[in-house]
Amino acid sequence: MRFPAAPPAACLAILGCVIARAQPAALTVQDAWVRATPGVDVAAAYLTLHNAGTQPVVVVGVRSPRASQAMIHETTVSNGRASMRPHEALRIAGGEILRLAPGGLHIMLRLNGPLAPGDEVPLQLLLSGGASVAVTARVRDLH
Ligand SMILES: [Cu+2]
Repeated sequence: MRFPAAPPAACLAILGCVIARAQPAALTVQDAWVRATPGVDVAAAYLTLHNAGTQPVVVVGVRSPRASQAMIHETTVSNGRASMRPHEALRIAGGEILRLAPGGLHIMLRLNGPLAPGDEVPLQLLLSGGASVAVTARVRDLH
């Protein structure tokens, strides 16, 4: 009798793949929006991250087809002046909710074209381990 099955090592590799792909679903993204200022070639994106799993999730970067560059930034205020700088990877513990909101953490987009209120901006959040989570942010009117 012959066994045409793949060797056990390949089975384990496939199983490992399935498990690795299942994990990112633990991270959900809500309330994604972009604040765009007419005539300005950078815009900030805000969203709420919820890690519904038990393992930490780390967002190491962001990509968007509407931006030539996307970075995680943090706004800080000192001596009454607001400034912002790149922020390291975002670590969201199991069960934790992390809000990126005006005055704090945001995703800085270097736009490759103008945005108008109502536009949809796809964002791809890159996670440590190679997975990613896609979300669509809507551009809000400033007024
Ligand atoms: Cu910024």
